[in-house]
Amino acid sequence: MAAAASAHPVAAPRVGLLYDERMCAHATPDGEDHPENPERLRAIWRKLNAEGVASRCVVLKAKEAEDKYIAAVHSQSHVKLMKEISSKKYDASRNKIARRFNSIYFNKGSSESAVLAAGSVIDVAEKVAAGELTSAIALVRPPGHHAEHNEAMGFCLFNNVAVAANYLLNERPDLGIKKILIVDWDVHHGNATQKMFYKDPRVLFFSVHRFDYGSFYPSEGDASHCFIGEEAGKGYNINVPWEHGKCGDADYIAAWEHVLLPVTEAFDPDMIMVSAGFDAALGDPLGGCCITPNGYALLLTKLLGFAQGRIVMALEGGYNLRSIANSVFACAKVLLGDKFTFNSPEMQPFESTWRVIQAVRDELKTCWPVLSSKLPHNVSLRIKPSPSELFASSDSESESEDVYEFSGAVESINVIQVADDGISEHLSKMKLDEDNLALKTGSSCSTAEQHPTDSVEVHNNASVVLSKRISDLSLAWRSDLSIIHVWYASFGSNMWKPRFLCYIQGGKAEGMSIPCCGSRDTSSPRGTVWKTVPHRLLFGRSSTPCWGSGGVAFLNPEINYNEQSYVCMYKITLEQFNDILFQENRLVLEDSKDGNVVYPDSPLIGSSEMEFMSTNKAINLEPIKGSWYSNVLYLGNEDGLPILTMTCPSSDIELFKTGELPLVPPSKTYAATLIKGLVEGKQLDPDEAANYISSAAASGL
Ligand code: Q9C
Ligand code: ZN
Repeated sequence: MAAAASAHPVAAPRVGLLYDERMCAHATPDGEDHPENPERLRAIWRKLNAEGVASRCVVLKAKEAEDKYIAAVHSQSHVKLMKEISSKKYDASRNKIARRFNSIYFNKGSSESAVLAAGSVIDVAEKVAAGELTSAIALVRPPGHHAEHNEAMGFCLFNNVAVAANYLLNERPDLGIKKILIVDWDVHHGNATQKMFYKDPRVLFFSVHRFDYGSFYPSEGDASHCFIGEEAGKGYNINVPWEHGKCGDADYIAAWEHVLLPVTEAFDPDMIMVSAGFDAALGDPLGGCCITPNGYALLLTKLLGFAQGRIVMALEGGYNLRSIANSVFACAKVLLGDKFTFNSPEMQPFESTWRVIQAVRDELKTCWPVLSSKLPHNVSLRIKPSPSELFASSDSESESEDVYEFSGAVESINVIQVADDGISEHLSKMKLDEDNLALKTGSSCSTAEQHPTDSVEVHNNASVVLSKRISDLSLAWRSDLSIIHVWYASFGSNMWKPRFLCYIQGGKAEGMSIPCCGSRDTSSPRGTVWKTVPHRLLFGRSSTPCWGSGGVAFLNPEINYNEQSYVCMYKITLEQFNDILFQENRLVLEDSKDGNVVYPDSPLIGSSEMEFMSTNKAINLEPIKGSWYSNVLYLGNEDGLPILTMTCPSSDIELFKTGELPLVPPSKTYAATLIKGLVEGKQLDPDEAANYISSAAASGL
């Protein structure tokens, strides 16, 4: 071309933009509201047309994937089921089958949408690889990165990006794509993509996601930074797991600068595929993060320098219609070569971001020497969100899935905070209570005088009846803490509910040699939820008054993502949690003369201790140091409420390691109690439970 000789004309990039109304056919069966709905695609498409961006792109229609290409990353039976689920044959059973999966719905349009979504990403990837397109954006749904080899999950039916990457690497060697970088910036971990290429060094999988210590969807430990790939794939899997929500442009850019970009430079991919969820966007109802459209544009711009600009973006999540439309619009302009300026009034990452990035680099530096250098140390950092913000946002999705209507970014953020800011609501109530403190204390004194004792019938053992007397002046903190709910996570005998209830209602359950006095507030827990936590279960101590000789359970306060310990969580008040702490640490005094019991006058965990824990993950209770369970750990949260447990201090773990404190297997009765808990809680069958306990008891620290 003559133009080549002239001063500059650089050919305009050919940017593929794939949109097809047929992928709007997948919807909830009876039109129920759902965040992953057809309007998502339409909102983006409308925006790109209204802004004149679509007409500057090469617009493509969707294309069906051939079965064999999907079956290269999914099982045959999964492909068959997903392809048939929309047929008449499944009319009667479709909803029931959907319920077998985690967060999945199907309708008559699901099969076709899913096959088109996978085929579309194949198609644009092939065109970019062949040089027909410079780069591309595939507006597809259902999304893909949670869809496992043999399982639909998390709104995803087929793993579109994995299908396309596999296609290029294994079916089209002629196109010369030998190494692919997958950047998964969806707010959720790309669990399935990680597994599909875990041992494959041709695919570098990078996922940055909310982790919240393992409590953010999909809530598996393998989203942690310790999962770096296996065998030949070791080093080719990188997770950047945020500790909390509210991460934004500065945090993501820091992850780019200090992890992704240096590794990408060294890896030198032939193509970059972006699992482009926009649920980390400001305003997203599920994500609770705050990337701006400009932030996305900058993240994408920084990738354009690699793989000769061969970038394929495939839509994953993203549930605020305005946020996703604006974000995709910003990305499209980057691919089209438009200049933009990034205004960063405050570009400060969180202090936790620095910690996460350092941990990722430490884990990977032997694989990627470029990560061994020291991070700059004089960066100014934002301190983490306040505890009320943190607790409220850390699992924003569970309570805010109904907040996905077409609302402006900022409005919707406010809606979310009001909607699920549980703790701050409690804190503001507490402030009110504090104002009335004098009055309340006075009145509770007189009330207490009128009812000096409070008899409680002991459950599980009618022969023992204890009465308790609450120290008169102690009532003020109790009423304050009685309106705050927390999850008490039990990992020992309290996993068995009847035994746990002894701490609430008093008495003893089978296997216990002495009764408990119970809590002041004897109301039953408001919920029970099981989960696993990345902490090591151990057994130590030579005997206990309640269980006789043998060790009892402790949780190593240190996080270890190679460990999965079961916890049974009870939703109780912070007042009850304190009463359990008192009992665990033998702080409830029994008057030998009248059999009354006396509780300590002040709580061990009040609101300032809660605040301390949200920053420090744990609190060593100075007033009871030297006691066995003097360490209260914050294990993340569930439904917007903090998860707390009590265990030994880290200093005891050191003594267990050196043998100065004995590691001792549990007695038969004690172990049987734990096994009953795990079995009745439907976590393990009896053999598995026994193995779980004995292997925790057998392996040294
Ligand atoms: N409490 C994507 O963004 N949430 N999937 C389940 C249960 C599922 C998200 C909440 C979120 C799936 C592609
Ligand atoms: Zn997502």
